[in-house]
Amino acid sequence: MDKIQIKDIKVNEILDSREEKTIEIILVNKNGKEAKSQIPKGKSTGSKEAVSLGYEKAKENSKKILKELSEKDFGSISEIDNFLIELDGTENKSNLGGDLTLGISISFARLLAQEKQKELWEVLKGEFFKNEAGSTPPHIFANMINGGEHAENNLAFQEYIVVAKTENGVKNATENLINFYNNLKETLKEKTGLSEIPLGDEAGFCVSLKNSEEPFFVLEKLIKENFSESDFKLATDIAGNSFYKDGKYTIDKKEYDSPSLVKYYKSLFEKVDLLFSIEDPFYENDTEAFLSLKNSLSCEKIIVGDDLTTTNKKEIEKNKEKISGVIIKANQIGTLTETMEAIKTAHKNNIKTIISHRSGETDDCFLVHIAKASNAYGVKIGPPARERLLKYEELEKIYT
Ligand code: 2PG
Ligand code: MG
Repeated sequence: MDKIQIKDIKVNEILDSREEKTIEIILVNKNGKEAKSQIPKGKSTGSKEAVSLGYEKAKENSKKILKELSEKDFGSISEIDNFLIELDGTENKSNLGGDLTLGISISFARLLAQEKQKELWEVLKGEFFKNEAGSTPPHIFANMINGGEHAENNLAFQEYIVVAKTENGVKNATENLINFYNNLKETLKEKTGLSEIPLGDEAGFCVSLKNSEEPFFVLEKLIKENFSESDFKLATDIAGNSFYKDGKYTIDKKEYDSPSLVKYYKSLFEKVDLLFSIEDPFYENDTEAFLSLKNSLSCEKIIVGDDLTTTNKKEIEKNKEKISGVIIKANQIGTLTETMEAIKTAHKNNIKTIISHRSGETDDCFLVHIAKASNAYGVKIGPPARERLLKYEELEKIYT
């Protein structure tokens, strides 16, 4: 196969779904062919995430590296990524910016896909997951009620998630979720007396309820009464960093230390029997609490790392005893190659992977291709509404 030579890097400033600035990267090869990527942005971030430097810096840095980049040619994604990693030379991409490096990485993968007349997922699978069999559609994690830093309400926990099983196909799961979303809207209108229910950052509903546990009961009741338990389960992203301070967690105006929070979650799992997965239940450095929760729950329950692990293979390896699932967000690490290494590290350790969007999303659906290429356990893409719908459409497209 011919190698690809980069002739130009174009950087554009665009707005994400929160109307905040982010970047778009267009790579041009020596034949004038172009490929584009858009970079999402998180709000509840882990401290070890790759740094986003924004448009001005991305533009400046792209000019600085263009000469060196265009003097080489690259035959694979890892070749260009390793080149970028070396040029950057930091642990968290603070020299070049993880937004720029990821943009180049994804756009390059798309150039390669064009060249080979393949889909992005096929190119990713071909390079990183050649020997992994199977391509079952992932479970869909749809955040139905938004709290924490993603919503202006009284809910401490960030995400109250309905998980759709996809055994009967992506289309069927999506239809079920749309149905659920519309039903939930009516339920919440009745419950709150509001005529319109505002939306949070991820297009889930943003309401204040009795306390931070109440949304679980609302979701569970709706599933049990109007839907089938064989279609849906429940999950949550607690985003424990966001209500932790000086050794204490504050939920509904009550303070908890780590052992008492472990008990709180244990009883939550007992009360909400459809709840099976809990992400970032604690502050990212409270790692003993992760272990203690994992040991106190049955092994069907999934403890998921996100801010804990930041799509970093070293962090996943370090915390492998404490989790049974892991969130994968390419912009936490800054290149596709490192993202795939994180996934491989998880799979090697029997940790389920959930490929995730960010709260500030763009139209780019690369995450869905990562999921298919790596045969991921789940995708976390919000509810099928507003800007999040694009990911559903892409999912349906590549799984049929
Ligand atoms: C998370 C994400 C996505 P953010 O915490 O898992 O749901 O939120 O993008 O704000 O980090
Ligand atoms: Mg999270």
